[in-house]
Amino acid sequence: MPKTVLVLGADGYLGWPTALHLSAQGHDVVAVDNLIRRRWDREGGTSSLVPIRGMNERVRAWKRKTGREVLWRRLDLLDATGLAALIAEFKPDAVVHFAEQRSAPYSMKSLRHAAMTQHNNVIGNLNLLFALRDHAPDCHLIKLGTMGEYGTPNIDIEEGYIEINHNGRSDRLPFPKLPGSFYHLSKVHDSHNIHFACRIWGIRATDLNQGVVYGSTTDEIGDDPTLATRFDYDTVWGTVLNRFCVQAAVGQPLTVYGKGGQTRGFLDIRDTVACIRIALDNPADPGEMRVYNQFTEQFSILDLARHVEQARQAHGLATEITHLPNPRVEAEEHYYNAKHQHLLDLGLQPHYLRSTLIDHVIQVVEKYRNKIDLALLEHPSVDWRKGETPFVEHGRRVSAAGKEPVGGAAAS
Ligand code: NAD
Ligand code: USQ
Repeated sequence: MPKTVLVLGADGYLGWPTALHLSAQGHDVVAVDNLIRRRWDREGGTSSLVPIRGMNERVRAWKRKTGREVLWRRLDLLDATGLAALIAEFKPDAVVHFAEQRSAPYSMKSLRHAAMTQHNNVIGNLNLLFALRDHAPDCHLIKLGTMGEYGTPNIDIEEGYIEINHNGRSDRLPFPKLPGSFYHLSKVHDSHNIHFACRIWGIRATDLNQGVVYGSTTDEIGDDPTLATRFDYDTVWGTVLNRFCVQAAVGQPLTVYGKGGQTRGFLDIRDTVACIRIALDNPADPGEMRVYNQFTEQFSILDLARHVEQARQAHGLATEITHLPNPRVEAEEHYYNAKHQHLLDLGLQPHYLRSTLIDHVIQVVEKYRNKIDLALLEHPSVDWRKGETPFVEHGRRVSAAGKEPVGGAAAS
C-alpha cells in the first residue's frame, strides 16, 4: 500500500537516496530540508567531492527518469510553526528524520558548535514530536540515531534495551549510553525524548541506531550525475571508509587515528535505504519505541584500512597505512560485540564489504580527483581536547576556525 512519507534531511548524503528509494517503491514522498548543510560547507571551506544538483533540479530529473513526483519543501525543523503546518497539511503515514547536524568533529570545534549541534538536533526533534502529537498522532516516526550512542562498553550491546536484574527484581530498560562526542550526545537526548513521547502520548517510533555508512551510490541513483548524492572526504564530514578510498585513489597514506583497534559497525549506503524501507513496512505499535541496530558488519579501523590496502594490491598498487596521533578521545583497544539481528529478521539482505565496492568507490573518486584538496584530506583539524586546531600547510590555513557556525538559535 502506498504511504505518504516525509523525508526530513532529504538534501543530504542519506536522505536523498532514501527519498528516491521510497519513491521507487511507490510511496508518495515529500522531501524536506533547509539546505543548512550546503551552508556549513561554504562556511567551513568543504564541499561534496561528487557534484550535487540543487533540489529543484534533482526532483525534476527524477520525474523525467521515472515519471514519479517527489515534492520538495524547504523548511527548517527549528521553525516549529512551519513544521506543524507541514505535518497538518500532509498528515503523513510516516516521517523519516535524517535532518540533523551529523558530524562528531564539527560538534567538538567549540562551545558554539557544540551548542548549535545540540540545539539544532534536540529542538528540531522536539518540534517534530509535538507536531506529530498535535497533527498526525498515528504517524510512524523513523528516526536516525547512531551506534555511537552506546559507545564501547565492556559488555555485548543489545538493540536498544537490556534486561536488568537488580536486588532480586528485574526490568527491561533502555541500554546504557556512553556517547563519544557532543554530536553523539545529541542523539542520546533525542532517543530519551522520543521514548518519553511514546510513553506519554502513544507516538509510534523506530529509532535506528545506524553505524558508519560507506559507498557513493544506490540502485535508484546509478551513475546519473543529475541524481548523485553528496560524497564527503574531508576530516570534518568524511566518514572513515569513504576517506580511505579517496586517500587510496590519490596515493596518500590511509590515516588511521591512534592504534586503530577502535571498532565500529558499518554498512553500505544501499543497505541504509533498504533498512529504512523495512522500518517503514513494519511500523512500531502505538506507544512503542522500537530500536534496531542498523549496521551489517563490524570492523576495527585498522582492519578497514587493510581491506582497502588489499583491494589495491589486487591491482598491483601499493598503499601505505599511517597511524596519526588520535585527535579524538576514544578507546583504541576494546571489547565490541553489538547485536544487529532485528533488521536481518525482517528481511534485510546485506551488501557486505567487498573489494569490488572499494574498487567502485575509488573509480568514482578518480573522476573527480582534480577537485580533491589534499590538506582537507590528510590532517584532522579538530581535537577533542582543544577544539578546532587550524592546520597550516604551504603557508595556507586550511580550516575556518575563526568563523562562527551558521544556523540554530545558539548561533543566531
Ligand atoms: P547530511 O549532513 O549529508 O544530511 C543531513 C541533512 O539534514 C542536510 O541536508 C541538512 O541540510 C539537513 N538539516 C540539518 N538540520 C536541519 C534542520 N534544522 N532543518 C532541516 N534540515 C536540516 O548527513 P547524512 O550523512 O545524510 O546523515 C543523515 C542522518 O543519518 C543524520 O541524522 C545522521 O546523524 C545519521 N547517521 C549518518 C551516518 C553516516 O555515516 N552518514 C551514520 C549514522 C547515522
Ligand atoms: N577515523 C580514523 N581515520 C580517519 C577518520 C576516522 O581512524 O581518517 C576513526 C575515528 O577515530 C573513529 C572512526 O574512524 O574511531 C569512525 O569515524 P568516522 O568519522 O567515520 O565516524 P563518526 O565520527 O563516528 O561519525 C559517523 C557519522 C555520524 C554517525 C556515525 C555512526 O558522521 O553521523 O552517527 O558515523 S557511529 O560511528 O556508529 O556512531
